[in-house]
Amino acid sequence: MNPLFVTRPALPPLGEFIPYLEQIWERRVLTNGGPFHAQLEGELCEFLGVKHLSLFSNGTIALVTALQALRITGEVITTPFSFVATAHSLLWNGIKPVFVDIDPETLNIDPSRIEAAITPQTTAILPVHCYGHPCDVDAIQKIADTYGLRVIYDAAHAFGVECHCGSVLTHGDLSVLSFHATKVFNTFEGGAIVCGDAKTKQRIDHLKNFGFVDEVTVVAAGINGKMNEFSAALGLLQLKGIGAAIASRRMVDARYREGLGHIPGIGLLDRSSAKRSNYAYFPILVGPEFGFGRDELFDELRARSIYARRYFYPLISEFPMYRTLPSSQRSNLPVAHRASQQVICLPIYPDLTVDDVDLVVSVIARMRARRPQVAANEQTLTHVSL
Ligand code: T4K
Repeated sequence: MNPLFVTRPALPPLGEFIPYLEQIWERRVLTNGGPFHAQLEGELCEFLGVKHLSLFSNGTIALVTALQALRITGEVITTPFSFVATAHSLLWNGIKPVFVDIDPETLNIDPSRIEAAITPQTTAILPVHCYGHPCDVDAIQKIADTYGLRVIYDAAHAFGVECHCGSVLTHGDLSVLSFHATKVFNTFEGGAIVCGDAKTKQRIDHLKNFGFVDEVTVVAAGINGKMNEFSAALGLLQLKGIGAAIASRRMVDARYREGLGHIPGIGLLDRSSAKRSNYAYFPILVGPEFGFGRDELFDELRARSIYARRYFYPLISEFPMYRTLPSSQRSNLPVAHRASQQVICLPIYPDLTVDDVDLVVSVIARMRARRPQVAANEQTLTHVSL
């Protein structure tokens, strides 16, 4: 049986890429803001419904640069339930992360817990649209406005996602995208910062090119974060297929929901906060009613060559460089700890077949049917302890 991975990058037919490569070979412009780079920035702005966008070599460098662009210092409030790059971008800027617990429904930062974490050193909030599910952008903005904080969204998962008022990427001061191979829209490696005004884009563009303004003027200690022409060309081609790719993901998502929705102990995340989803991930939460633990299900799937992933376990706050922070204490993050113990992201990608989805569902359903029978009083205790 072929192994199933959590994702498999979508790629255009190779033949369609050759003419782009021919142009690169002919022009010999390989990077540093070439024509494909400019074209992709324009086309992405139009597709995503945003005003300005700066392409990057990856999402992590884009996050690091976004914080630099707004001169963020001191403490930044963020979520522990994310990929480690979210908090690493703070450490790379000498900023102290302050972790706040997540909402049990969305698994995004819980706005009702942000205010209590604000100190005189707080300068910004760095929320994540986890799995592409929009954060409560209005509540977060209200807090930011009240306390004079900046908001940078880690929107690595949120390509093409819309909330109640259009693109989710237009919220906050900046939004950061990832175009990594594992993302809904990939350029092999890549990323972008979305912003609302030309002046900020100019500063970001200087910062991603060592701080150069012209041949002899360097205005900041910038970094090399530029996207090359090869990735930009691929992005132009990927954009042509993105509608079909998201539609295929939607069908996979629907099939999983149909198959898993009624299995006791398998929790599915509600997508209703998105007006338009991108179906980037398919997380399930394995609760006590399932009868086996999350890791037992994870191992069972692996034994059948289904390589699901436990995004996001461990929590960022448990890694050595974060675990001594006061905000990393388990008692501060009970919902995030529970989610990270229960979550499994199942395979989802455009060419995952109906048979593959049904296979994953049947492994889960059959395992549930084999659950050990526990005495009623023990079962009640398990419920209470979680
Ligand atoms: N913020 C958030 C919230 C993020 O999730 C991420 C990245 C970032 C920021 C940073 O953005 P980038 O700097 O990466 O642009 C993966 C990705 O490497 C990472 O981009 C992503 N988040 C994270 C959630 O997942 P791993 O270590 O789980 O990837 P890996 O290599 O184990 O790949 C997972 C599966 O995908 C493999 O089992 C097989 C398949 N795969 C992977 C690659 C790379 C392929 O089929 N082909 C491939 O080329 O981190």
